[in-house]
Amino acid sequence: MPPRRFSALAVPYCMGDPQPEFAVEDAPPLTATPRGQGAMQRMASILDSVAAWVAERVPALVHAPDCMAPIGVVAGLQRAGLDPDLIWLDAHGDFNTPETTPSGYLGGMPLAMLVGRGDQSMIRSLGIRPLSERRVVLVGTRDLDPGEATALAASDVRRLSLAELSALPLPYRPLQVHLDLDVVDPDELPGLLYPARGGPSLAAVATALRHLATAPWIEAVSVAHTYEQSAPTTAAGRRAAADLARALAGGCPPVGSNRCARSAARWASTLKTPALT
Ligand SMILES: [Mn+2]
Repeated sequence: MPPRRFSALAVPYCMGDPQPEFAVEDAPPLTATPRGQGAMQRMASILDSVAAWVAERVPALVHAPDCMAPIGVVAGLQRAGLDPDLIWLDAHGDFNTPETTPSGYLGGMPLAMLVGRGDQSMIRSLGIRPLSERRVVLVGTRDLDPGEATALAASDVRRLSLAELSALPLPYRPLQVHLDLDVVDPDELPGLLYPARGGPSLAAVATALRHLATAPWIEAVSVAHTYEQSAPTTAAGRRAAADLARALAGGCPPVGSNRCARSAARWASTLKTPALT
């Protein structure tokens, strides 16, 4: 069986507004007409288009300027009858709710929304069944708001360092991966919108992603290009994104050819869920 090839898409919208300068090589842009009043409704209409695209094209690779796209990816996978575990690499938790956020920034809430916390209007409008926290792993997170940190600590979401992820045997289970580029240390990736010091190097992230790419069953990958799109540093961000996406999506082996079934039990204990047989 040949490796599965990922279908790629770029989503040139940021928080509901068109961002025409957002372009990714080899990823055709989504064409959608944002509908509705307010950022939340416009975003939901764009993510509905992302979901429709993903549902037809698994395995899918979706590039976007922010961390809302994985909501559309989850909706698309569920519409395709798939229910993967979610691995989310991000310097931030994206686990705020309207109660915990200091800024009101929606882009800091998508993971909370996906597990059924906070405002669920977008989740409901996309027809998403919220994910079980026990099937979510957050990797490389180091910059949390106080209320967000408290909520995350009390949740069933598992947190891993990048090194722990790199050492983890990967399961024979469907996976969805979300990569926010700001997981990389800002010294290595200039122009990040929300830089968080003390992160791993680009090379370390690439190594972890190459390990992740050996997972036998990745259904979808989303990449958040959270750097200043118009700054001169954009070239560095684009290059890093392309390299990392390649590391992640380039080597996905065909389903059924794996040798990892026995790692499923250990993976399940990482996720605190019963092992699938
Ligand atoms: Mn993020």
